[in-house]
Amino acid sequence: MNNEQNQSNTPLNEHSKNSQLETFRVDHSNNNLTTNQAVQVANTDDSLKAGTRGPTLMEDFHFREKMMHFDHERIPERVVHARGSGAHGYFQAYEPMKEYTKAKFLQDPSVKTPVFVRFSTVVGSRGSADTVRDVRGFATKFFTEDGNYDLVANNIPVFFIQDAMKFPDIVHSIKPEPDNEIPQASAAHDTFWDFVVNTPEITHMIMWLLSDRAIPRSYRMMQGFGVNTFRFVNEQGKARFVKFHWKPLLGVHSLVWDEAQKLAGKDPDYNRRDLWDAIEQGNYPEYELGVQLIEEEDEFSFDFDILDPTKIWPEEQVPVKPIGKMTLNKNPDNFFAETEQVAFHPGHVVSGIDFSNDPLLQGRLFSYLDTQLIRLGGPNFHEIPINRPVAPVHNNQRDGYHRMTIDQGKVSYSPNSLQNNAPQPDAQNGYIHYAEKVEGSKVRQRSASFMDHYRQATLFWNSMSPPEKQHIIEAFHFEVGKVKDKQIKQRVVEMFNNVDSQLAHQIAMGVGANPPSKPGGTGVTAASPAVSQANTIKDARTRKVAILLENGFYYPEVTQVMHALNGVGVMCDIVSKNLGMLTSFDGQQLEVNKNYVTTASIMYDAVYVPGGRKSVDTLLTHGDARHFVSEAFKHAKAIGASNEGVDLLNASEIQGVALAPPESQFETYNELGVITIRNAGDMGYFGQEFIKAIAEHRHWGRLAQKDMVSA
Ligand code: HDE
Repeated sequence: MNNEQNQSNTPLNEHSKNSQLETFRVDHSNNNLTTNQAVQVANTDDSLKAGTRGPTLMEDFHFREKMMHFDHERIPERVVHARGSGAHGYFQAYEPMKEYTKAKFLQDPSVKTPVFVRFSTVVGSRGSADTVRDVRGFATKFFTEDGNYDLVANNIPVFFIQDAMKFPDIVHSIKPEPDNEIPQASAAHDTFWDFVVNTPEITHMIMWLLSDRAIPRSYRMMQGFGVNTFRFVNEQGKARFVKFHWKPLLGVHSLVWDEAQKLAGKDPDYNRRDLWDAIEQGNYPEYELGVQLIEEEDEFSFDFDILDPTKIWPEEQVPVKPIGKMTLNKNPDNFFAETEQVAFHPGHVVSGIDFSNDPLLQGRLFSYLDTQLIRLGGPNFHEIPINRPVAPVHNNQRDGYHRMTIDQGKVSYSPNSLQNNAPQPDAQNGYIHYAEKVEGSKVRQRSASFMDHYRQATLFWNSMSPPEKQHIIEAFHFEVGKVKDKQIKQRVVEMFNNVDSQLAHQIAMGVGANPPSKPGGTGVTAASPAVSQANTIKDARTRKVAILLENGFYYPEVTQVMHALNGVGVMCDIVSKNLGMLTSFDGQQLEVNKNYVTTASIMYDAVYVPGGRKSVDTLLTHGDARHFVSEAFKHAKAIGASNEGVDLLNASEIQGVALAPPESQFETYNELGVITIRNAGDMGYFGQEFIKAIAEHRHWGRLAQKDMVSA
């Protein structure tokens, strides 16, 4: 318990939170076993019995305590966002933001503010798969010198509903159906689509949910959006509307649906593992924080309501100003203590950050505090180590379940004279709510300015590249294809006809519904290039390549390419039929990292098949090796092959791509992300081209060819 720690005079720094947590950490590795009362234990395998075959005795305090604690290990999972992964790190502002906000952690570029981030899926339970189609949560707790600030964001910038009142309804509809609790972590069922067709405001969100955004390649490669409109307030009391954005430095990238579904079986921890491994390897995820700002006087200057959480502020209209960078550089020590017990709340704000009247945000301000009471068992959850501010806490709140602070003295009220009225409010430095003028009649009504539900959905559709559009159509076919009620399917077609007629026709075709009954569309022809992933950063760093190898490979060739890949931060695994050592053509050895049963092409961003007659001849006899290459091709991944390695590509289902023929000399063939070379001594140019192809993430030019692959 460390108010003392909190009060230390060390200025806030990157390590402030870690030092606080250090006082709670316990290392059990070199100690004898004790009970919770610190009594040493002599035997923990056998209960105390009356005779070796007799009943267990009540006085076995060790048994009772051990079993009692185990019986109560579980706490309720979060009602939404149950499955998550956390990481520690720090945030650094780029420049003083004084003009816009007095928030202290946004002023001094030399200060590293500690943060804890939790990424999550929304719908599935705690043990569900990572790669399901879903929104991802991206919640950040900043431990600032002015107290905790939580930016509780999602990876999609809009929301399903406009008013918090409907949150229990949307969540009930998307969760597994209540009679049989099917399906897990999926929107592809009748109750959800029933809710959709009866809720026009959901249209824009569905476009995002069915896009590639909902199956991120990595938590390190997705954006975060505050969604709701907040306010920045500066020292002079001037306020501006603000929306928050996280932008990953590695760009925004996604899986493909077939891959995501297979991963849910082969590695349900895919995103969690990726984050953990990256941090362990020193590949620290980095995100730039940006803000969109709108002057108070421009509140009504847009053709959408800036308080409507089903709308974006198109970046082309309101640019995102980068204001700082977050780096995640430490994995938690204990999942439960940190990732499970962390409690976020959009109402945890610091001076300089305030709310707007966004009706979704207003409701969130109740829900997050309330939910912690049941989840964490009482009002003292702020004392759990991960939730403790590093700034000092002083108030007259007392007692409650699991109170840990030992509050000294007699005074727990205000005003008081026994303690000179301490702890005292400070009118100068205390949080002052922005004095927005409000007046109105009490009504249960939605503003007329919230009633345009389709125009931004069309804007999003217009902004998609052809492969992104194709993925959305296929997602409709999957999600609505699983709906049993025919009337709901037809209503989906009519509903999305309001967005775009072509889209509605395509949906109808795939789900066995009739084409829309009337002409469709909103007439919006504009696009917002910023929302398309086609325009994102391309970077090979931290990507994973599988190298398919058997005995008899060319050692210099493999090592030269590996060296080039490692040189730009690409990670390599040698994949073979069996684990153990492989011997090259000239007697050199390399260790196999994974075999076909412990991995698959879906775990990699790219595949490379090096030469070596014997190695490739063996690969050609392995269906798993041919499938590996075919599947990577189907998923539009970069594929490289050198010398005899090209023969494996020829034997796989790679379609319609010119590969280096046996007689070609040194020339690197590069078609649709398939890079091949024959009779090569120097692998330099090949390596460069392969790295470029990996950085590209996926090669959508293959759209037609890849669909021919049966993988
Ligand atoms: Fe949440 N949300 N939410 N949400 N939300 C929760 O709080 C809620 C919304 C978001 O990693 C819950 O502690 C309501 C938008 C994230 O611990 C709960 C409404 C956005 C997380 C809750 C929304 C979010 C939550 C469940 C509509 C993006 C996980 C557990 C009015 C800006 C935080 C908990 C973590 C979690 C309520 C809408 C993001 C029940 C009522 C919009 C990232 O309080």
